Amino acid sequence: MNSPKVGIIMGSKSDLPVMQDAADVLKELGVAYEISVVSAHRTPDLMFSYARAAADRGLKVIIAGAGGAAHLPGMVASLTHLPVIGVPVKSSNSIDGWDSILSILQMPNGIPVATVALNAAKNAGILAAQIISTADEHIVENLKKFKTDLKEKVEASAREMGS
Ligand code: RP5
Repeated sequence: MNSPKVGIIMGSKSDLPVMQDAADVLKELGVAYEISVVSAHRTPDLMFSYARAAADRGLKVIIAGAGGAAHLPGMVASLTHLPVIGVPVKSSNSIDGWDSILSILQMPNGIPVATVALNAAKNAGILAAQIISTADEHIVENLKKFKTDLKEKVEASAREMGS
């Protein structure tokens, strides 16, 4: 079993239906990952130790999803040199998800979080695989096939429409 290269974390188990998309696409692309709940507000000590230990454990990228006052991606980014991809999750009591988006996107200079669209955990997974692929030819091939499949699906739809 390959050791995980991508750590997927989320603020609550209630984020899992969204964050599972990142895990699914990483599996499809052949990237080993781990997935767990780490809350910035409810388990701050765990967040600190997870972020501090991530690189030494062999992780190369962290995907962090959270909703509402979504401090998890930014705080994790402040604690590690690894790239952090943030997924704003539209939580049930949110103001259409703008709270999640802005609290992940609007990072101060020096502490970037690569923020994807609302609930776009699949894109976070693809981006993580692309980062990993810069040092892994096997993942490059999987990504090329993934893109070819996307193109062929669009071409098939166009044929169905008679164009
Ligand atoms: C955030 O609060 C979580 O990331 C989640 O999106 C939101 C709601 O959490 P629960 O109350 O469902 O645990 O911290």
